[in-house]
Amino acid sequence: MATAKAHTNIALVKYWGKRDQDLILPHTDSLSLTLDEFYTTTTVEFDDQIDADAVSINGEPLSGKAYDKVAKFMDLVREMSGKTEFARVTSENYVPTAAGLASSASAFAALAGAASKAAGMELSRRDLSRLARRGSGSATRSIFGGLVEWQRGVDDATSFAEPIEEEVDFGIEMLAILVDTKEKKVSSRFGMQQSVETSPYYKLWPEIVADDMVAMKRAIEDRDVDAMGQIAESNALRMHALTLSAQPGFTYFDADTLAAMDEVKALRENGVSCYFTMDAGPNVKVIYDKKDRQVIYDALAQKFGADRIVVSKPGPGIEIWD
Ligand code: 2P0
Repeated sequence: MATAKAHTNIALVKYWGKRDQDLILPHTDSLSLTLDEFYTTTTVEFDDQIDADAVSINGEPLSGKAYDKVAKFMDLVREMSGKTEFARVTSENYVPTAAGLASSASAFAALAGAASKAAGMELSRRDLSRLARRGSGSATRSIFGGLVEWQRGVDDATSFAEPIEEEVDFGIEMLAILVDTKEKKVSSRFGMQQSVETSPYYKLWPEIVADDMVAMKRAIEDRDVDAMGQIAESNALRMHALTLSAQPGFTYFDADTLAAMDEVKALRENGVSCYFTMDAGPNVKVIYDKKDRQVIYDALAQKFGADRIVVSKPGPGIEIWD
């Protein structure tokens, strides 16, 4: 039996599209910030008395497609470790599930950590990152804390994440505006594949990401939070243009998403440096330097309600224990 705690991450340069569906090999690199406020704790216990994996999240048994993903992941862990028993998987998610706050990132990172240890494997963090990748792409990055880069690699052995700065020693912070915490309509898995296969703009995406990765790493080196925000915002908008330009086109934005984007722009017009990013859901995350936290928080809390705003600092990497 083993337990792991992993934090979610939000990409500043997004992963959007796979070139290998089964191994989850992405078309591009990506770069993220791990957050301290959102995390998953998962316990895995192998049990020779059960005849299928038993999975629960926040006390509710998991079923359907979500269960199948976990069971498939556990099959991979059994194959790697030689373990034959099924397992009880108990997970507590401190992330609004499937609302674009990347619950699958912390979920599969924690599962990779707990399942591999419970199965008797002592994996390096690089190999844990590769294993987490097989559950969900964004989970690859959640093994590490702080600012993290996922190198797309060319195969299973070379596609893993590495920390850029695990202990972030400058002021970058992120605040989430929870405009909607309901389950999203288009899964990211389906949405990104639809974009790869049908958006005429997809062929530009690898070039955009390559440029943004270089610029983002330079901005990190320079501790330039304003530049980091600018690059992240433009990268997010270009990612979302891939959904709008798919056939049929779709969007993860709703009216509140647009209202939140406007509010961030209004703050900027008033001289406050802050930028937005959105993932596969309607929620908006705001990137800023902590010195500006209060003024940004006050404006957004007034508009959307303090109960919908979650401020998060950079978070740590995975912890695993018996
Ligand atoms: C990211 N997202 O880089 C991007 C940006 C959402 C938008 O990774 O199919 O749950 O399991 O690999 O990782 C969300 O997609 O998709 C995601 P799969 P995942 O964070």
